[in-house]
Amino acid sequence: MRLTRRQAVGGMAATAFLPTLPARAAGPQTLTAQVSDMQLLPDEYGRTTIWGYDGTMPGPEIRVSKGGRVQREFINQLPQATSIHWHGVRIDNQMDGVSGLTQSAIAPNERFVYDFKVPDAGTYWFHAHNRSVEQVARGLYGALIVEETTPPDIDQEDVLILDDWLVDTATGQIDNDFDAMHDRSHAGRNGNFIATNGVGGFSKSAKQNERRRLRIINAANARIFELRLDGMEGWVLALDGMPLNKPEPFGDYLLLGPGQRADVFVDITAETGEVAHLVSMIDDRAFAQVRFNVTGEASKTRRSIPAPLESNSTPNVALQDAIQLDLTMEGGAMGRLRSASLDGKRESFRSLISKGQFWAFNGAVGRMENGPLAQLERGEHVRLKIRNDTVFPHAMHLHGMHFQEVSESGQLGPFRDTTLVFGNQTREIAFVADNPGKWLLHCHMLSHAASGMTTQIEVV
Ligand SMILES: [Cu+2]
Repeated sequence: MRLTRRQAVGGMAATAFLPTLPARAAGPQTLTAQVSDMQLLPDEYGRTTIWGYDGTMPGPEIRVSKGGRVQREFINQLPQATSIHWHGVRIDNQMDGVSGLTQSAIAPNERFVYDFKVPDAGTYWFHAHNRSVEQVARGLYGALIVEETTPPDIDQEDVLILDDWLVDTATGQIDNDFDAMHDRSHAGRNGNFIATNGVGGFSKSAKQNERRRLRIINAANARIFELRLDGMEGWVLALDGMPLNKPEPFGDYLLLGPGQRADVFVDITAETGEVAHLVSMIDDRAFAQVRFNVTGEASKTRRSIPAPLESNSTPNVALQDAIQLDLTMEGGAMGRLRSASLDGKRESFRSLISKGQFWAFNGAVGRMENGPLAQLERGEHVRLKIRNDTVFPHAMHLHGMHFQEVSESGQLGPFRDTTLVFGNQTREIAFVADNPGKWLLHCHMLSHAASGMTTQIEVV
């Protein structure tokens, strides 16, 4: 059935069908990055200038069905060149949006058509990938939701994009010292205003005994969110968009590093008149990240434990056939890095600092032009041992392919695209290099990525 424009705008039924319709017959829908402003902080601070997609923050939600196509004519109206990365999608390399690696940065007033298929259902997000440390901090991100073919049994769905904004409390504007040495050399740029979907103290109404699917996305530059549940019982059904084989009880807490996502199903157990919370622990204090105001009862009884989400067709690794790669992370404040190579030249740590560089992967300050960490044959099975020889945690993100964490006893964990490696910890990941192209592997603490923590893996 093809809808006329009038039907699409006018009818309720048509509105319900819209998400699965192709955007427009005439050409792709547009997505424009532009300077805008919003009421981010409490009213007395006035409006805050942000950079957003289509002038909003978060950007417009993009929602497609598994196997569907995302097509957007992207227009850059920012004062800076930019690009868009579709985080977590097993995508065609030319569409991955890494400026300087998979495409040239899109200059101000220029356009670029992003057009790709999404093979896997799950919770993803898109964000700027040129000078990310500034552009993501200014608000250039949005949710990309890929729906399962068989929808799960839920009452409500909440897309929750967590961020901590670094704002100057005197002006109410985003702190514009994006290259601060302290952020680069320590834990990254941590904010002073915690928000969900750009709202401080985000709240929704809910009903007792209803089941909600929380699609949680950590869009912060550097903050690791420690999440807890209050007034609800939950299960983790997917991490980084990828379903777990079996729903895991939420437990005491869930850590979500920058770039990571979790699909958490919750049953509201709080009673009418009470408030259930998604809690984040900030400096050991409980903070109401999201409030669910319970206004009634959805039913007298709760559902049984949720069934797993339908699986994606991510390839499993055969560890015994895998080649072994090693990546040692060094540098930062209080680290042991004495020298590293920068653009092929050995430099002292002091000299690196003078150039704003603080971190190295395998002895090289990670610049994309260093060449790949590894060149892999398509279909090759790989184990990558990541040794964190720094005192800070790092959120390592691999583009284009999903990996599994390997436990010390050699067990394969859930599929992920970003893994947290804590200070002085070693973590092994494994994946099948089945997606050809040049794939960035970097720390998603964006100040770290800007000061040495990037490399690439090439699949040929
Ligand atoms: Cu890092």
